This record gives sequence, structure tokens and C-alpha cells, in this order.
Amino acid sequence: TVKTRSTIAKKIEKDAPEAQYLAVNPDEITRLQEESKNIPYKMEIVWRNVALFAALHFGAAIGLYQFFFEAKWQTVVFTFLLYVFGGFGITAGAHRLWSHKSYKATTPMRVFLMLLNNIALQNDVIEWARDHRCHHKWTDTDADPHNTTRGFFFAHMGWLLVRKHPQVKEQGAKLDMSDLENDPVLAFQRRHYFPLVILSCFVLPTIIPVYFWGETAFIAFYTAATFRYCFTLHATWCINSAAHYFGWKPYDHSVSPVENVFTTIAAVGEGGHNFHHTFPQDYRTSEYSLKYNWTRVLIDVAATLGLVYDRKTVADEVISRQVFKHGSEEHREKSMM
Ligand code: ST9
Ligand code: ZN
Ligand code: ZN
Repeated sequence: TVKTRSTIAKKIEKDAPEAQYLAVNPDEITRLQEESKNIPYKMEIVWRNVALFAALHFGAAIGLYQFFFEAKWQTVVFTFLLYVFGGFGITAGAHRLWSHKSYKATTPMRVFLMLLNNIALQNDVIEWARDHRCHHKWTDTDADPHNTTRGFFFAHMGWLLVRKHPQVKEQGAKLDMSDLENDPVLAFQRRHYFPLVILSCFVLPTIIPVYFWGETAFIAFYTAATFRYCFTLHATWCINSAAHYFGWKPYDHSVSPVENVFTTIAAVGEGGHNFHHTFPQDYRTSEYSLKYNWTRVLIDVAATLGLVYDRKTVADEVISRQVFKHGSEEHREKSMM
């Protein structure tokens, strides 16, 4: 395991120096694993979050029913589009651009992605990216906010219902976040986060259907806002849970992330998670074809419009060598869709 990880770390350093902070440090992983044996983690439930998420799921159940049986067709289409575009704010924005620096974007594109990101309401980008960099660098240790060794539910959403492990804060504080803190677009988002997300996630999704096609406010609020928000959260959380549990490991059999086609579809292109943990600097995040990777389609279209540039990819031979050396036995003969 340690050998595979240091090989990957060296490769990242060579391919993408800007993404170097993502290189897994095998010595640190071993140290963290040793330390965690001695300090048991006492989970402290945050009841405010339990109550908020319970209310959200109750509202989402109402919205789910209305989505199928009561909403106007325009509201159904609008709800779907909000899910996809809010999702892009996470996948193309918080994830591939800001957490991983896997491509560069002009200011108008960064503003666009920040606005989409607010629709998804998943903490501001700087906080999201700090947790995500912790997850890549110290995967499945106490410094990983959604450490899968604590079980499926913890990795999925349990981690948002309890206080974080002290190691997350201690290790996370060592990460260099200055690249994001110095981005004025993200500074703006952080400064105005609360009004931005209330407006983008709840108020506008309710007002637009009422104003433009005469939907009732009751239905618009529960479908386009509440149900759509809850659904997007689960699609995202599935990358931390299902995409670390159920699937295959063609690129590195020693780590928990897997390739999972269902989560790829739900998360608009993010379920090639064994690939992504192996090559976090690659803007494609998987070898899935474009029909499974809508986020890549968005980034490529933006590139042809000149809004995006410097898309990083890992060379095919490097990928094949990785599969041959470190993939699970049955996948050394690579066959991808
Ligand atoms: C949400 C995020 O859902 C989901 C992220 C998923 C990521 C998935 C990634 C997969 C790949 C991409 C796929 C995308 C697919 C998208 C598909 C779309 C269709 N390092 O937080 P506090 C410090 S959010 C360093 O209160 P507690 C912190 O700065 C949902 N430091 O910790 C602070 O210090 P100071 C909506 C850190 O008290 C101090 O610690 N949001 C780090 O333990 C205390 O911070 C919510 O529900 C770090 N990593 O509470 C909010 N972390 O005081 C949920 C923290 O000096 N969050 N610090 O500023 C909370 O309520 C709390 O954070 C808590 C922990 C209760 C969970
Ligand atoms: Zn990532
Ligand atoms: Zn992961």
C-alpha cells in the first residue's frame, strides 16, 4: 500500500506541480493510523443539524410526491435543471476547479460557477475545498472528515451530524488554502454566503415558477427548492459513501474508492472515484465516456468558448501502466465504457 501511494505522490508532483498538496504522504498516513489506535473518537452529536436535516427530509418527501403527481411540467423541468446546474457548481466549481486546480477559468466563468455553487448550498467553496483536500491527502484516517472506516452512514451524512475529529482540524490547518483565499470571487462568496444561499437555494427556486408559469408557491417551494436540494445532497454524499464501497478498482486496488456507474450518473460525472483518487489532477475525473460525464462536457464547451483553459489530463500510457501495476487482478485487462 505504502509503495503504491508514494508512486502516485511522485507522479502527481511530476504531472501537476500545482496539485502537489494532494499527493498522499504515506508516512503521515501511517503516523495518523498509529495515533488513532491510541485515541478513541468520542462522537458528539450536533442536535441542531439532526433537527435541520430531519426537517429537510420531511419537506423533501412532500416535494417528491408533488414532483411526480402535482407539479406543472415546467416545474418538473425547472427542478431537473436546477439539480444539474447546481450540481455543476459543485463538480466543475468546488471540486474540479477549486479543490483540485485541474483546469483554469477566467473571471466570468469563476463568477458563473460560484453563482451555481450557491444553488447547491454545501458550505462556501473554501470550506468545502479544505474538507475535500483533507479527504484526498489523508483518506480513511482520523484527518479525513468522512473517513469510511467509521461506516457507510458516517461517510454518507453522519459526519455532518457530529463534531469533527480533532485531527481533521489539526491536519487541515496545515493545508495551504491561500490560492482560494486570494480568489476575490470566493472571498465575495464567503462574505455574503448566508443571503446568497438563501436566495439561490430557496427563494428564487420558489419565486421563478410562480412568476413565470403560475405554479403555486407551495409546490414550487417543496419541489424545486426542498426536494431538489435534498436530492443533490444525497447524490453528492453518495460519492463519499457508495463510491467508496460498491464497485471496482481498476487503477489502485489498495484504496477504498471505487468506480461506480450509478453514482456517476447521479453526480453528473463524478463516480469514477478510483480513477479520481489515483489521478486527482485530471480534470476529467474518470475515463467514462461523455454521456456519463456531463461535467466534462460543460468544461469542454466552456473551453471552446475561451472561458476555460489549461485542462490537465494524465497521459494514456501512464494510466495503462498504473492499471497494469496497481489495478485489481480482474481489471488488469482494462475494459472501460
Ligand atoms: C455538505 C458538504 O453537504 C458535502 C461535501 C461532500 C464532498 C463530496 C466530495 C466528493 C467528490 C465530488 C463529487 C461531487 C458530486 C456532486 C454531485 C451533484 C449532483 N481543516 O465546522 P466546525 C475548523 S454541506 C481545518 O464548526 P465542528 C474550523 O475552521 C451541507 N480546520 O467543526 C473552525 O475553526 P474556527 C450543508 C477545520 O464544531 C473549527 O474547526 N452544510 C476543518 O466539529 C470548528 O469548525 C451543513 O450542513 C478542516 N477540514 O462541527 C453544515 N474543518 O472556529 C454542516 C473545520 O477557528 N457543518 N475546521 O473557524 C457543520 O454543522 C459543522 O461543520 C459540523 C462540525 C457539525 C459538521
Ligand atoms: Zn476530489
Ligand atoms: Zn473519495
